[in-house]
Amino acid sequence: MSASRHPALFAADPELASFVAAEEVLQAQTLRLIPSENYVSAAVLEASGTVLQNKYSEGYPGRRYYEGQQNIDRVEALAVERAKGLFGVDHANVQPYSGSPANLAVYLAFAKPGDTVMGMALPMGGHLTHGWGVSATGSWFRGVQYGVRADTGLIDYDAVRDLALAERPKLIFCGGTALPRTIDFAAFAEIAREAGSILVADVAHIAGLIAGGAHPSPADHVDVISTTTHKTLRGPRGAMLMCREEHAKAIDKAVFPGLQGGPHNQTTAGIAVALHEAAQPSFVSYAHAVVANAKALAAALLQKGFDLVSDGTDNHLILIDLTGKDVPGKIAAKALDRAGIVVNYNTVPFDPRKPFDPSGVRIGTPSLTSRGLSTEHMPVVADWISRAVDAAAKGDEQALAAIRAEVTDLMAAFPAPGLPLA
Ligand code: DSN
Repeated sequence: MSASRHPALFAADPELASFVAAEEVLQAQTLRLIPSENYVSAAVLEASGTVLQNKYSEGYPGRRYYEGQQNIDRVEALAVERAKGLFGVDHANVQPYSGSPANLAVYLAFAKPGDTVMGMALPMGGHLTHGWGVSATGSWFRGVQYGVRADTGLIDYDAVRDLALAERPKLIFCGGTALPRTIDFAAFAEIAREAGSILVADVAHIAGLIAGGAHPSPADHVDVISTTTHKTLRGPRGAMLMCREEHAKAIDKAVFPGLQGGPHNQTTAGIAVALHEAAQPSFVSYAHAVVANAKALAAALLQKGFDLVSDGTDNHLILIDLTGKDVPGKIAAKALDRAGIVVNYNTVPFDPRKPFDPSGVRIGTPSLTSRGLSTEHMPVVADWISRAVDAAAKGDEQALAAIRAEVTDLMAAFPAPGLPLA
């Protein structure tokens, strides 16, 4: 298959090409439940692998340090306009290489080393770059962290407010990587206003849901929106920063020349295509289907006796707490992988175990929804997960192999976008 899809690559470097071909088969045959992953369309894939790769373009459209930007300027301007239209913002910068550099640019724009910054603690569902200690953002800045309530698994907005007023951080981040519930951007905005802080919504996980109207938008509430482009938004691996006009200069200056060199123009083109796709009515249906599938999967898992952080989900993501199952997250994740179900092990709030060997498994529905699976399939998925976790506890490899055969069989009926093979 892949030899005909990538003839030049197979001719020039068959070894590398064979790895790509194997990955295509893996992505087609497995049930991919990592909530930060997805399948880009064939159009996004093509746009991301073009001769735009060959061009250096430091600067911004109309203000570059290299000549020959006639086409590159149009590509970037189109991506910017589409981002502004889709998210309802004054300004968009589509150049950040990915989410971590995007967030670092926000620090550069608004804070000085040593300043206090506030974000959700990583083990509670936040992100490394929200001031967590092992990240540069937690060692160059003074990170203070909020979490969720032990009894509900939900953000305690009163506690967030108390911390913000006590610390008066330069930046407050809301959003994260393991948050199954709706983020109340208006509540965060009120807190940031009282504390005199710049509010940053890191919507990397839910950008596609926001674009499709399946999660409230932060656009009217926050100073800066940071997002990757490759999760629910279904674009290539990249990022965007969006803001009101008053912050546009600071953001642009921080991305280039503050932090980065030449933008990855081939990625910018892929982002432009993804934004165009996300503006279509079919994407509204997709975003709502992602949430409907996640809710159905959460309900089916609860019926199977799983504990879920916050008892369910409002979005694309489910955090399974395996504490009561006697199978830690890592062992469960590896067993699920052998069963053809790809997840990641994850800390759960107040996890007694270490981050590299935690109690939870994080799953989500963006990828399976892109393949056309619907709520009727979610009890089957929950059953596979339940059987695989039981098999992991018993070391029953035969049971895992049987599940894998069932998974491969079902996935063959739902071709993945961008991958022609079944
Ligand atoms: N690595 C991303 C995730 O999986 O959520 C966050 O950066």
